[in-house]
Amino acid sequence: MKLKWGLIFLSSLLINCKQSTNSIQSLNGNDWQFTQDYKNPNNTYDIVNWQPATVPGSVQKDLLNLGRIPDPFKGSNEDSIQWVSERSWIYKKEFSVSAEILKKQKHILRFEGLNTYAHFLFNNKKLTKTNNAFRIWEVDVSDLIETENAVEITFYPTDEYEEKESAKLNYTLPESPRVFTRKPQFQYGWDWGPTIKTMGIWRDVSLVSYDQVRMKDAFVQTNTVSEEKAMLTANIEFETFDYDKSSIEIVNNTTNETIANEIEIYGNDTYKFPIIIDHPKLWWTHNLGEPFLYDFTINVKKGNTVIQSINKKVGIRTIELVTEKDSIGEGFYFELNGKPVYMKGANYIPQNIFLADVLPKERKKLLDDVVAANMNMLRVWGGGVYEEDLFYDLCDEKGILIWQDFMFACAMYPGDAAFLENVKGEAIDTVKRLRQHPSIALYCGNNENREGWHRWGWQADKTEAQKEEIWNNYQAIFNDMLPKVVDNLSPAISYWESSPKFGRGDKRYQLEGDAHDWWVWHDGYPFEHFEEEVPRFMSEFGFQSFPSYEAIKYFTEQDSIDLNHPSFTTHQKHARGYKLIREYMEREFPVPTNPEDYVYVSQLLQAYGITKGIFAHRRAKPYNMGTLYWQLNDCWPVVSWSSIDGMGNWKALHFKAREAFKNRLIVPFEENNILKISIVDDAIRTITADLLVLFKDFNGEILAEFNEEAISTFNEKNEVIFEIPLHKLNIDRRKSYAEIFFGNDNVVHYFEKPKNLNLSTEKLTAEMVKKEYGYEIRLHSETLQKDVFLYSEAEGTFENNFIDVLPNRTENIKFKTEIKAPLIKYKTLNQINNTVNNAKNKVSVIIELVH
Ligand code: BMA
Repeated sequence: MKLKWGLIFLSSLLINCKQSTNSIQSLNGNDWQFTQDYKNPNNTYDIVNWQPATVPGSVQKDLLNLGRIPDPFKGSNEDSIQWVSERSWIYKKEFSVSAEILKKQKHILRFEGLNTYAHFLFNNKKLTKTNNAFRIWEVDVSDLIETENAVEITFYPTDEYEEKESAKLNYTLPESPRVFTRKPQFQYGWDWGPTIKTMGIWRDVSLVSYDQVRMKDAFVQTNTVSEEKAMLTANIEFETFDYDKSSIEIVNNTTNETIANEIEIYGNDTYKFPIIIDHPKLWWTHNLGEPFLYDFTINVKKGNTVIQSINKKVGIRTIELVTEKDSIGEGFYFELNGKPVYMKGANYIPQNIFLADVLPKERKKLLDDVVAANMNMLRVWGGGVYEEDLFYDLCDEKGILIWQDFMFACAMYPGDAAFLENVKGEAIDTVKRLRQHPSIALYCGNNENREGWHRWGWQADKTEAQKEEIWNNYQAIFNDMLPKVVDNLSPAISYWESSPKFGRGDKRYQLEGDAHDWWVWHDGYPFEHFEEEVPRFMSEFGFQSFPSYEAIKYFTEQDSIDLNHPSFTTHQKHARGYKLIREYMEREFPVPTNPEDYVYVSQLLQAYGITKGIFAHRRAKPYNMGTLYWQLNDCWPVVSWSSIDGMGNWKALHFKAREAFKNRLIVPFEENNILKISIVDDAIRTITADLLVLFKDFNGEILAEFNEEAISTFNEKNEVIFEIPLHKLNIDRRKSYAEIFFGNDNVVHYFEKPKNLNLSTEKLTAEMVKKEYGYEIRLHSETLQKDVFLYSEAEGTFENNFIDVLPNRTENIKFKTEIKAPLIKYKTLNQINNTVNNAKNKVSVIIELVH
């Protein structure tokens, strides 16, 4: 039934009679206390007295705040804090409740995240044990609550539990023992992250009190969408301890429409209410339209009093993973609102290993950086965490789609009944929490478990019976339980068993499903490999670089860049990492001996390789329908595959990915000495413009010019729209480039690897001018200046960076800062190419301030 209330609703508010409303009392804060578990005879005591603690947080962070452990992100301190997770710890808080709350009949202590093995006491009564950091724990304390209360939680080390569990098996599970504990797997150490097994209360704690009924969950589900109508259902889960009669009101604040119903509830009940929206506005990714959200309020009422209210942002969209067989194999693409959408983005890992430390503004900044780089999809990778609500809210608002892994990575997991039950609880909590978000595009069972089992030698030491048991356990979780949970709770969202579908040793890698290309990097293949074996959807490929000077200075605790500093051993977690960077650098770039320059070139190298991949993948559309590089961000300052470092700074890759991910991309490429050009457009539009191809030398002299009038895209098949055999042109590959213009877009193509370019020694003219936002940097040169890198110790951001200044062009770059007359320097690849044999000369020039 659809009712319009308007005035009647307003006037009814005025004659409100007094009813008790449901309450949520936050128990977060810095008035918690912690100590080492003095009751445990196995503990060695370092911290004996109660000390102040912050919730949400972690033991490690509280010890750091007390000055009892050093900053594990600096030097090699990581090693010296391992004792913390080997001990048990107690957290306590005393709190009072008001007379009004105490009067209520039901009181529930709610923990949104306890990491991991914990026992807790409420008013000195032992209540429950927890064993999963990803679950929400609720405990009924109605019989125990008083005016003054005490809650006490003891956290135990994971090792003891893991030892006990592994002793039950007559084989060792691959990557044991972390597989027995449901906590973020990367905290056991990863090839980009430290080993810090954080412990403690890592998400919100609250006391939920009510009298008759509470709304436990609300999910406004989209059933069907057409231009005329969207048919939705509000699924509302109520809890009452006996029987209740209330009224429910669903207000669509966007359309000013309200639905009201009387309901009778016995125990736990889920009610369904149909909602119709006429001429719905759809939710789109930011690169294709507006991520429109309807705003709903759901009220439970007693008489005229709203006793509980939930706000829901609802995006109306359909999203489906389409995996149809075709003449080549099996496609893999997402259809958003019935349209195939090309996915561009990266893999996301937790923003900080201290999970509760990420500030809302840091989350917002990272997701703004995602939109700024023209990405429309992130993969929340399975070795991290199911992220905070705010993360998904922001993705909804900003129009970013999420490929959501379940939290299983690079291992084989147990399959006993208790483990399965625990994982089921986790999956239910997670899907219920995330299902309202229009940003959720896919649930994926795990990261690389399937590939690992088939390709990484994990089966070698196992008997047939053991192999069978391990594989059956895998099937039970990833092909039975998880897809069933998704299907029950969020049936419109697709489920995918494992990423990738096939490992790179399997011929089907290129023909079916999603793929991870680690031939480049792990197997040392040249970057050109990205062009040779393009899969249907690339869900991982990556290359490392050094982080910003700021990050390096942070962990080395030095004012200058010293790559021999011992902390570089702990801040590179990939055994062959430095060797691989060097090998690839030798292939593609000049290799500077000066450390500052080496860091700079390492970033250019990463950007060069990864954008080569992006161009190759996008050019293969619609055969390939997505490219997500490894990895967006870091969880601490480190040398890694990220495009944004642990301090939030963009590396060269993030700037260059921004260009390579634009909706419309001009793609020049060479085949058999023929330069070919195609234009890819992800937006569905037809544009008619001239194509202009200029061949120039590094002084800007035009060597050849082609103008094809009025070429139009949308070019669904990415056909080549222009080609020219290069032998027909008299160009020196080391000294010239092609600049291609189409409409407002342009791109530059070089004919040689950066190390072979004959870049001029001529100086770049660089000046800065004061502006209201900070400074404008003006760059000008009569000859090509490649990869101009601006940097400063002054706090601020460069709007653009690592750019090529083409001959006789001026580039103006904004430096947003509040610092007066900051010292800004630049480096160019020209300087490096020309000084590499005399590399003691560090190349950097200070930019002069002019007025
Ligand atoms: C992929 C990821 C991560 C890893 C990365 C780099 O396999 O799934 O496990 O960090 O490669 O090695």
